[in-house]
Amino acid sequence: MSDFVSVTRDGRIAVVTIDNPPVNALSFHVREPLMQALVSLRDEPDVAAIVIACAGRTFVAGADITEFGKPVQQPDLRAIIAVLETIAKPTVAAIHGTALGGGLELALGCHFRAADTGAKLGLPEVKLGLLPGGGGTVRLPRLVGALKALSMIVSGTPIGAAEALAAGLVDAVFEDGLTAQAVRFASEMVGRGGPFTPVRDRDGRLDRAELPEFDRQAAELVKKARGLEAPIACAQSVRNAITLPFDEALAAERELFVKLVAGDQSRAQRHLFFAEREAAKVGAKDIVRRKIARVGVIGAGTMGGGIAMAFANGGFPVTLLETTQEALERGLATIEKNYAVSVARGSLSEDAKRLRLGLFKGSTDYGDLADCDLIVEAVFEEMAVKREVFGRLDAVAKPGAILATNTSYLDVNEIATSTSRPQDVVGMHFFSPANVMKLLEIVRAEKTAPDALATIVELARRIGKVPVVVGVCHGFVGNRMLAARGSESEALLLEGATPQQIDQVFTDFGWPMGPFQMGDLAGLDIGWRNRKARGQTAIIADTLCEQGHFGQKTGSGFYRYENGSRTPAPNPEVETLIRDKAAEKGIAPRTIGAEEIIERTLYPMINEGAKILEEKIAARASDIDVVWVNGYGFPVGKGGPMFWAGLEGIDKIIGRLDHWHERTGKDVFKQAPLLRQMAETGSWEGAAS
Ligand code: T1G
Repeated sequence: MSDFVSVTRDGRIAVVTIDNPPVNALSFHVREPLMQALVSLRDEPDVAAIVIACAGRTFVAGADITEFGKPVQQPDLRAIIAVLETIAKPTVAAIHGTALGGGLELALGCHFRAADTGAKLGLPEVKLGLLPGGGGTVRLPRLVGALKALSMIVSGTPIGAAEALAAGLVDAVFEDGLTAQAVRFASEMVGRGGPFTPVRDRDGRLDRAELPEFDRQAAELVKKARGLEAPIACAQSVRNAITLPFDEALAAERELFVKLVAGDQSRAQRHLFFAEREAAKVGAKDIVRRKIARVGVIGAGTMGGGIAMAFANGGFPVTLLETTQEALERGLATIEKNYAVSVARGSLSEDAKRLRLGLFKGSTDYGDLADCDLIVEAVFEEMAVKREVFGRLDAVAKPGAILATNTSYLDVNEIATSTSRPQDVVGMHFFSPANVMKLLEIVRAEKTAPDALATIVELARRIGKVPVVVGVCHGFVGNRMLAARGSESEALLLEGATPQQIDQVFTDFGWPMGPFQMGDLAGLDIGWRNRKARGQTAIIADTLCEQGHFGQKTGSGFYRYENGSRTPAPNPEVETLIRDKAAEKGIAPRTIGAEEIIERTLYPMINEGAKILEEKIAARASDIDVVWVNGYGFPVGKGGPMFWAGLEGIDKIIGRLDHWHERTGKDVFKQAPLLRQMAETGSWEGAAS
């Protein structure tokens, strides 16, 4: 056949094996020989049944995403499935690893699906700003019902083999020897005799009476879409499966797919798919990573506790160190409470909770860190404290142990000088809550050894984090750009905008919340302490903090939070404070539009991103996008700040930065030379090279 598709025979059963590493994507060079194989086996009289299986670590993980946006080469997936459904003899998909997107759609083209116990099945296209384009929205509801299909397709979250069996998505689950079992299953079907009904003709699970409940659930799901088109298209297409004849629904799915695949949102989300994988490529492939078996965490406060949970969730035994027994018990109690909340929500089983808690060992003795391969410090954000801790760590940690600091601002090079082994020191900047937030900024200090860095990057993926390596500067990538984004927020308030207005511009843009609501959630005192440490001021926020208004945790900040609620209400005192401070500065309030708010907040942020690339604090513009989408809620449909800059138009951004620089004289608007180069070369990579 071809290098990518081979056919073997087991008696009268033909086994078609796809072999296209690393994830058996349905690239053109797979589709063509696959089509040929299916056509010839369909017409081969002594072939009684066909099994489709895959070599390597997974079944087909989807269409080849790298082919999107290019002219489609025939046969496409729909043509292959159309042929599959003309095959009268039983066809069985043998699923191991993942059957995702076009991979599951291919399997839905078969009469039967057999999976091994570890298999995961799903249609995650929505995460790429798409909907299933190979009939998944029309065939899946025919097997699992419209409501199950709706939640699977709008969430994009795969389900396990056991759940797939219970839902009617797969017909058999096997512990091991999958292909042989699938061949046996196919023989049994041959024995039982046809006719074998293609999924397209199975309408039994489609029930119009479900429509009211379907619409209610769909409305709930798309409410969270925040401007993303794909979730809405997914819900509409599954609904069509109930209300339209098969071929009409299939055609409607195609129309939606063609529209989305050409759109900016899907381009942005596909950019992020590859950007996350690029960001994790650090150091030579063959670099020997250090062995990490046990992890130590110093500090059981909010950050330390969350970091310890992140490692325990990844299956690592954790030694949690605190200065006093009382502080240790408080920290462990919070961890137990957090797990109990997950059990109560049904996102964690009681067994899993017990297993994870069993991985913790509490201590107040630095000596107990001597058997740790990695030690992460999460103590008070002050240089003297950090240096004292690393000095003690240097004395107890075993040779080759990696010493990591969770600082979010401080100079990791300086921290490293408090040890005799700066080559083993690295920054691991987790985001709060550390057991939930995906992003991990990994700070490469001047002397950090390449194997230590590569070890931490790989470890990050093992505990479900999205790693991005950054250099040492104040605030690294995320917080440094956050400062640039916030630098004009106060000026905008004094000149006439309100916190609500600015936050509305951000939520309209697609952010979960705006800077003032975010400040109130995180606690205004964090920024206040940092500004004081740097001799900087923010007249409104500082005044609020001096008055003890730190945001949600004090019931008042830029907004009011009545009776402990998390719902922000306008705070008239803040409006008065802003007016008074403006008057003191002789600033007359004026009407400020959304466009100006975007120009004075997001454009400086992109400008700062360009400076970060110039200084090689980030290796790629796409790394900056991964930081912002996974750590600061930048809308995925816009691809991250540097990708969005391309959509917004670099010339426009340069023009408006110049305008505001002339008008305010502020450095934050002084354009970075790389912006101009980006405008000339059309890409950040081109500009940086
Ligand atoms: N197409 C092209 N390349 C892919 C790919 C794909 N579908 N999936 C993975 N890769 C590359 C990836 O870039 C990386 O490359 C390498 O494979 C290993 O991936 C018509 C429209 C399967 C769970 O969304 O979720 O079908 O960096 O590092 O952590 O309806 O890959 O090594 O050069 O992620 O073990 C739908 C996407 C497509 C699934 C494995 N399918 N893939 O995770 O490895 S749209 C998806 C994944 C579609 C149809 C539609 C994961 C994985 P490199 P990796 P992993």
